[in-house]
Order: sequence, then structure tokens, then C-alpha cells
Amino acid sequence: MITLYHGLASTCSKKVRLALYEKGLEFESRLVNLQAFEQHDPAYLKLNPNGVVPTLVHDGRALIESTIIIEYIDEAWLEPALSPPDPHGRAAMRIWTKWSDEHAYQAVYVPTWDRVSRPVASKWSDDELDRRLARVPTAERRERWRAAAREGFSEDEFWAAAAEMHLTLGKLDDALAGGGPWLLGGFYSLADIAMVPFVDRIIDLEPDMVAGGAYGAVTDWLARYRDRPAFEAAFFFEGKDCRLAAIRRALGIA
Ligand SMILES: N[C@@H](CCC(=O)N[C@@H](CS)C(=O)NCC(=O)O)C(=O)O
Repeated sequence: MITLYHGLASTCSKKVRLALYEKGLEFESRLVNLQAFEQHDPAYLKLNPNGVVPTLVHDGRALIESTIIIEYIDEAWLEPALSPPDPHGRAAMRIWTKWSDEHAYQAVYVPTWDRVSRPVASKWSDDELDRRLARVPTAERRERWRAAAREGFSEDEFWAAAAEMHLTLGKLDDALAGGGPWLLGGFYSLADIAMVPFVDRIIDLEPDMVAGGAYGAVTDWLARYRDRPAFEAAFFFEGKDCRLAAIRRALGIA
């Protein structure tokens, strides 16, 4: 039995949904409302001590960290294989998954939190903020929520994030420039799964970044992606609009 704790619009959750759907796996869905701080409920923290989504529970054992979860899915259910058969191909794939964790998502969270978390958190009184921060289990996330609630991001942080997003889009474009169709060439892999929520989030938040033919190979890759049934299922989960614009409307901050 598989249970997925996830966020509708969460990029890391989309990675895991995509891997599950590519394998044709059924799972029980437990949506976690991040803006309501459900990720810090004591019962959830027992599954994911970092207080973030996603968490996958398989046969009673909880797994955390989206990249580790998608690797687990690929190893636990062999067909269709989402990792190349040769060590060199696997290493090339892990360069992408490592980059996604250490650079791509670290950058795209800046406009994401500015657009969604900040409008919600900035309304909290000092007392409410203290109460909420007391439940955040890691110092890193406590600081993220505190900053979102108060001063927000600096100009320098916005510029650094934009530079990192452009760098990542350029790397993707170079990798796909030979015609792809996927990041490792003919083999569709966890590298594609790790990177596509990042690109989709940029189109959602900063469409100008990829407008006018900039990163044309990436745009073509995304168009190919949208034809995959697993993409539709993961990015429009149970028919719901999982883009940030929809979440902002639901929160009354659009
Ligand atoms: N490295 C973690 C990052 C998880 C993460 O940051 N999840 C975000 C949603 S994409 C989250 O739960 N944010 C809520 C919060 O930080 O309180 C992973 O890949 O699973």
C-alpha cells in the first residue's frame, strides 16, 4: 500500500506524483495544506521530521526527500525503468537530480514564496508569528517563514535567484539542443522528472523568462512533456488546477 502526503502546487510533490504515474502505481492521496501549516502537525512530523512535503509511506515505512523518493520508486517497481541501465547514464542522471536539489529548487522558491507564502505570512501578528514559528522543526525553515512574514526577500536575493534560474534553463537548453527528446537523449529518466516541475513553475511565475524563443529547446521539451498522460495526471491532480495562480485565488491573494 502506498500513501502520498503532498501539496497540490508543491514542485517536489509533483516530482513524486509524476514518478508514481509513470510507473502506473495507485496510491492513497493525503493533501497537506502548507499555508495552513499542516506540515507542522505533530502527527505529520512523526512521518517527516523536517516538516515539509512530500512524504511517501510504503508498506508502513515513511520515506522523505523527493529525489530519494523517486529513486526509491524506480528501484521498488522496476517497470518501466526510469534510470539508464549503464553506470555512466546513471551518473549523468544524478548530475541533474543533484542540480535540481541544490540549485534549481533553491532558486525558484524565492519567487514562489514571494508570491504565495509572503502575502499570507505578512498578515500575521507578532504573537501569531511566534506561535507558528515555534512549531517549525528546522532552523532553516523557521528563518524562511520568519523572513517571509516580515522583511521578505532583498533585491540581491531576487537577482541571485534569477541568475540561478537562467543558468539552469541554459543548461537544460544545451542538453536538449541536439533534439533530445529527453535530457539524457533517447532515455526518459528521473532527470526529466526532477527538472520539469522547475520549468513548469517558471512558466507559471515568470513566463517572460522563457518568452520570445529564449530557451526554445526547453519549450519544445515541455510541449512534448505535456503529451505524456503522467504529466496531465501529476500536474492537474484529480482534475485540479495545481498552478500557483489557482492557489493564490483560493487563498484570496490573487
Ligand atoms: N528537499 C526537500 C524539500 C521539500 C520542500 O521544500 N517542500 C516544500 C514544498 S515544495 C514545503 O513543504 N514547503 C513548506 C514549508 O517549508 O513549510 C524535498 O525535495 O523533498
